[in-house]
Amino acid sequence: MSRLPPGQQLVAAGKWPVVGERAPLPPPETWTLDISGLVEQPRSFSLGELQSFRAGQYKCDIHCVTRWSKLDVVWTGVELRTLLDACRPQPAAKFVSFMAHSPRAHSTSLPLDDALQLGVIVVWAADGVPLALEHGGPLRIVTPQRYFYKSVKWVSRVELLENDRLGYWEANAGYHNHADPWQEQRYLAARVTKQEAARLIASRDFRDRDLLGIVAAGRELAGLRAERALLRNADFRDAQLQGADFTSANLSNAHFERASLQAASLRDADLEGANFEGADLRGACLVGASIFGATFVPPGTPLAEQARRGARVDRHTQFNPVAFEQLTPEQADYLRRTWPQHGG
Ligand SMILES: Nc1nc2c(c(=O)[nH]1)N[C@H]1C(S)=C(S)[C@@H](COP(=O)(O)O)O[C@H]1N2
Ligand SMILES: [Mo]
Repeated sequence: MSRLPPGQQLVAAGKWPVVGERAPLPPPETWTLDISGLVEQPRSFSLGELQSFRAGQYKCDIHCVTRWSKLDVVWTGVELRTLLDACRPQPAAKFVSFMAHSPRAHSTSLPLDDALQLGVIVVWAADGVPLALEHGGPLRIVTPQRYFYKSVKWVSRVELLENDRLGYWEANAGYHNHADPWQEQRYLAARVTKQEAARLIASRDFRDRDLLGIVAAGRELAGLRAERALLRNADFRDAQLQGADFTSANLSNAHFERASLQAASLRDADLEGANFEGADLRGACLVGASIFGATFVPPGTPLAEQARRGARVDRHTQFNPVAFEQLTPEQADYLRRTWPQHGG
């Protein structure tokens, strides 16, 4: 069986993208992990206590919802189960909420049974090195076999609950609450009804709207105004989008396969995990866009077929070439080879 869930691509060896928040709130003098809620014995563990508890090494893979994966990371930490045993969960406890000491009080949650069965770990090192601050140091959660948004950075509190409490992305961005990468559970269903979508498509004005998962495949949308729109997981396959303005839009995991995006603006857009296979990007602007995990040519396409199946770019297409660093090696090579501006 493939190690890579559907729709995922490997990051370059040694690379580990930073996703979401980049730093915690100012760390307190001594970091503690508090376990509370439906437990007989609430506890507060210091880092030292955690590290002396029953530290182990756990190998597991990272699968980010924005389509990059990193395999075989060796985490050093302690199993959540071990900590919970010390707190004695009450029978009414059915969910576990993980809370971060971070600017937006980030959180995520899992059914308690899943957390135990998946082997959730509380970790302080990866591949033998203490976790960098941007990756959740000094302490983060790692939830194996789920998209990485189920792994909170800078975890400071674990609370057992009777009813689920949706996490930050799950509540605010339509991320799927089950998050199984093998079933591609990235997002919930579209935020807009079919009728509403049809009306908006006719108006060609998506500005500032939350249209997660909107289906606009094959539509005639030249000149679309979509500045700052929330279009995660939107379906624009084969759409006519010449001159469309997606400045600062969130298009993470959006589908643009074979779309006409000539002279479109994707400036400062979030294009993480977006798919541009076979799209026409001549004259389009992607300056300032975040392109982690984006696809421009179908992964694994033989070189001889890439020109036919990949995105079309020309010397009027605008990229920050440094952003190619955010791509998998195969995708970066494709753009370096086909973009006439590169190096010149
Ligand atoms: N506190 C906090 N934890 C977080 C996030 C965040 O924004 N804040 N983002 C989540 C998402 S979507 C991912 S993919 C991973 C990214 O972890 P990394 O930056 O170490 O790769 O952290 C998860 N945990
Ligand atoms: Mo993510």
